[in-house]
Amino acid sequence: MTWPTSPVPRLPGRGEVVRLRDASGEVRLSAEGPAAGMYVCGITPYDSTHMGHVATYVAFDVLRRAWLDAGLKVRVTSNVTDVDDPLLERAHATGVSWEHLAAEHEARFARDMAALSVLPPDTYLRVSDVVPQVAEAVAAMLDAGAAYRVPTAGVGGPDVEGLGDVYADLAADPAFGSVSGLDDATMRALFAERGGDPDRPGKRGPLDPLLWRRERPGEPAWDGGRLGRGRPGWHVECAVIAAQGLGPSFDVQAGGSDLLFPHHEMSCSHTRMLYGGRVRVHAHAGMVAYAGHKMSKSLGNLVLVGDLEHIDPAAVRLTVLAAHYSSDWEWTDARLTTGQARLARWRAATARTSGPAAAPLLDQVRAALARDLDTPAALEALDTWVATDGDDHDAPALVRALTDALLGVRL
Ligand code: 5CA
Ligand code: ZN
Repeated sequence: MTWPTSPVPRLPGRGEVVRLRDASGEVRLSAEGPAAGMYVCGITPYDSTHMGHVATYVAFDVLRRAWLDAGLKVRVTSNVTDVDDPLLERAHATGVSWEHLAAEHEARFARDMAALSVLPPDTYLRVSDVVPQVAEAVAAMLDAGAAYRVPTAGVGGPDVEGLGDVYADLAADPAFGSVSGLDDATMRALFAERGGDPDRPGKRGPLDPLLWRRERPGEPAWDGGRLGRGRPGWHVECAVIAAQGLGPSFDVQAGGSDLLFPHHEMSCSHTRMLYGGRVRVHAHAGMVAYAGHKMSKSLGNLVLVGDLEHIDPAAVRLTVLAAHYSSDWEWTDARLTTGQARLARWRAATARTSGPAAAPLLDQVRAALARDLDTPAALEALDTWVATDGDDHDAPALVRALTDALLGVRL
């Protein structure tokens, strides 16, 4: 289910632990060691991998590489959201089974990530593989008074006495809202826009998120024990998978900025209510646009990994790493051309028999990454090294090892 990888070269000395920008705006140490754990929200597999996904997964792959270089024992967990509304809608609209659609795109994503040298997660779970665990977690939230049932009669669900859809009671979590720090009106607007149902009759609070959806005609459903047959809600699924791979508390929750609210706010609340767990840093990658809008499966303005098959994936990585991960930016052909030219220059320079001493460069690249993953500065430092002559015969090999280990760019 994951993908193959090549070993990451070890570099002389040791990197610093990255300081990373939290959603609050504060820059924090990303881990305290000796271990470091990160949950990276995975794809909803109903369409092909595009450059927005690539930018987000490459950004957190660089964090992982910097952690390894700092000597931390790294654990990364990801999910595959193979049970969710957009995927089921796409399957229905195109007349294929949801299982088939999900399996096809999960496999393609794995191929794309392998080609792009993104290191595979240590724990990688599909929602469809953890439904009993999610149902148990939801039942525990009901028992703890952190969730409640909403009748499904009249909204297409079966009318069974005592059962219903289950929602989290956000009023039971005094820390709700602390991840994003957004005001109520903004939360409400984003919730409605990003898969929430503020107007569902019977909910206690408009922002209360779905934890368990009772089976509906034509939708997949699993045995939910005390919850009756149904399927998990989106946010609780990530909370349960993160805890399975990393335990109740972990260092970094990672994803694109479109996940800050409601997804990360909600899954963080569930983590707190279920396990008393906490996350050190909520890190978000900026949105990659194309043709003036956020690149998205729903708009269809996509540049796909598959469209760039004839291009060296190392050039794609360099194109993405030329922008700071937290900024929004637009994918253009000119950026890709710049990335390709940079790769060619770096390859030519490291094919020389000697160059300037590389130890100072390694220090510069490590320092740049430690400053909230400043990859543009790291690339500039390398540009300077490749443009300079020198007589250190060990330097080209060290530079090849450092671009491989820290940037995932094989020269
Ligand atoms: N399955 C959920 C997360 S649990 C999901 O959001 N899937 S996704 O396929 O829609 O997105 C996968 C990752 O790519 C998420 O971290 C998302 O924030 C990120 N992403 C999606 N579009 C873009 C974009 N245009 N630019 C940058 N990152 C993006
Ligand atoms: Zn997620």
